[in-house]
Order: sequence, then structure tokens, then C-alpha cells
Amino acid sequence: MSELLSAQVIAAFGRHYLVRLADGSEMTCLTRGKKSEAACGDNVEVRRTDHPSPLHGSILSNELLSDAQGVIERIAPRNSLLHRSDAHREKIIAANITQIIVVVAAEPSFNDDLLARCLVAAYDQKLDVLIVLNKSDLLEAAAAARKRLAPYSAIGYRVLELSARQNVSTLRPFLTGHSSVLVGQSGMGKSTLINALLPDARAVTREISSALDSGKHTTTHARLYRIDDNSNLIDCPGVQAFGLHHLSFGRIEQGFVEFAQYLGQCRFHDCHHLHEPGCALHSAVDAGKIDARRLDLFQHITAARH
Ligand SMILES: Nc1nc2c(ncn2[C@@H]2O[C@H](COP(=O)(O)OP(=O)(O)OP(=O)(O)O)[C@@H](O)[C@H]2O)c(=O)[nH]1
Ligand SMILES: [Mg+2]
Ligand SMILES: [Zn+2]
Repeated sequence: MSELLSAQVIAAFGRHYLVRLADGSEMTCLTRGKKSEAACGDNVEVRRTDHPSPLHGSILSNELLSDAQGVIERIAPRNSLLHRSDAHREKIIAANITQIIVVVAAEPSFNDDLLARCLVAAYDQKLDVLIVLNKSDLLEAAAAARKRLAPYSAIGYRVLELSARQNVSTLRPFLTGHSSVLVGQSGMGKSTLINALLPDARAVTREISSALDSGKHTTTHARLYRIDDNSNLIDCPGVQAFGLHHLSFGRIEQGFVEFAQYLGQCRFHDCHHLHEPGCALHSAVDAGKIDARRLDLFQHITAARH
């Protein structure tokens, strides 16, 4: 049997994977068994197959060869795993990341429910957070978006405003030493950012109108790009919903970081922060200490749990 090689998963297509070996070369792989378990960003050990097996009927992107060249034998323990879930299924977004970059845009208007959910997921996995407000060249729309993001800067989140079309140099320092993942709705400009940072990437981007017409995301699979020896950046398909079914009520409470100093101070020990008398979060909203919209979002996100 051929030797085990260390590699990193740089793209996952169902049970088929593209991995990068230590020497920088790439190889297509399958996993053993039925379950597809590896995720973009996973560190793995692979073995070259002597007789490449055809990737039957798969709809791999053109860049992949038609034969699998290897098998993933082992997935190393993960430092982090970003996933979303609803009552029926769980979707892994990326593994071993250290930072989540939530990309919102001046246009189309962003969904702050999605943003709040991403921040809770980041808290759960102890990830650094950067919020990028893209398309700052659209001046009026950018001003409106900036206003909507003000509560997030106020509670300590870093917000970076830029135009992927004009200049991304201000983003570079935030990427150094991190494995970052770009998350956001379709059309926010994630792949445009990738291309601006890494001209060799040639990630597919699309006019929003045509993307919306087709009802499809332009980016269809997560893809890891190497920035330097210590920094990676993962481009992801747009997300419309970010289910947090895998997180408890208490975990979500903690993920609203500005709530921390009020937790445990409600009159009722099991307060859901809805209409209970003596709710410390409601008092904080009334006193102008917590943004009312954030409490709304919290109630919405936890609604199915009581
Ligand atoms: N005006 C302006 N348009 C931008 C900017 N960045 C991206 N766009 C445009 O926004 C559209 C969507 O960009 P994409 O990079 O494909 O968006 P995406 O977030 O990768 O979308 P999905 O892959 O579907 O999730 C394209 O038409 C881009 O040219 C920007 O800074 N300013
Ligand atoms: Mg994209
Ligand atoms: Zn309460």
C-alpha cells in the first residue's frame, strides 16, 4: 500500500473532496464508507489509490479530474467546526477556522437576523468576528447600512467598511494568521472579495439580478484559498437561513454578548425574556442599555424553544 500523506481539504463536493498536499499539489479523494464526514478546512491523511476509481455521475466542477486519485483515511481532530442546523438536518460549513467574516452589503439590503445568528455561532465556536460592510462605493445605500450596523460596533464587534471593487487592502491585516471563513447572503460580494485579494482565485461571481432570477447562489461549494503559510480564507455559498437548532437556549443567550451582565438578574430563574415581569433584559432595553432590535432578534431566534 502507498504511504499516508498529510493534506488539507480545500473543497468538498458530497463524498468527493479536493485536498492539497504539503508540497502544494492537489488531489481528488473519496472517503471510505458511506458517510461523508470531511469538511472544507479539515486536516486529513490520504493515500494514493493504485487504481483510480471513477467518480460516477458526479457533478464536479470542471477543475476536478474524472477519477479519484486517493482516499481519505483519517480526519484529524478539529479545533472548530462551523455548522448550521434545523430540526431535520445539519450542514457543516467549514472546519478548523479561527475567524468568521460576516459579509454584508450596502445593496441588496442585508438581513440582521442572519447576522445575529452568525455571531451566536461564532461565539459558540470561540471564533474571532469581523463584520465587513461591502459596496461602500454605493454611497447612499452604504450610509443606511452603516446606521443599521451601529448597534454592532457599539457592543464591541469590529466593522470594516470597504468596496471589493475598489480596494481591499484594509482587509488584509485582519486575515494574517487566521483561517477565516466568509459567510453571508448571496450577492453580498464574498467571491468578489476573494478575487480582489487573490487574483489567481478566479472565483465565479455574478450580477445580483441574474442570480436572483435563477434563484441560485453563484458559489455552489465552499472553497479554501491559501493566503500565506499561516493564513487561509474560505469562500462559501450564500446562506439564506442560519439555523441554530444545535444550540441550547442558554448558549444562544450567551451568544448575544451584550446580554451577559444582565443574565441571572431576571425575577424568574427560567425567564425567557418575553413578557415576564421583572425581566432584566427588558429593563436594560428601557434604560437604553440594550438595543431593542437585538432583544427582538433574540426572541425570534429562541421562539421555537419554549
Ligand atoms: N458596486 C459594487 N458591487 C459589488 C462590490 N462587490 C461585489 N459587487 C457585485 O455584487 C454582485 C455579487 O457579487 P458576488 O461576489 O458574486 O457575491 P457572493 O456573495 O459571492 O454571492 P454567492 O456566491 O451567491 O453567495 C456582483 O455583481 C459583484 O460585481 C462592490 O464593492 N461594489
Ligand atoms: Mg460567491
Ligand atoms: Zn428576562
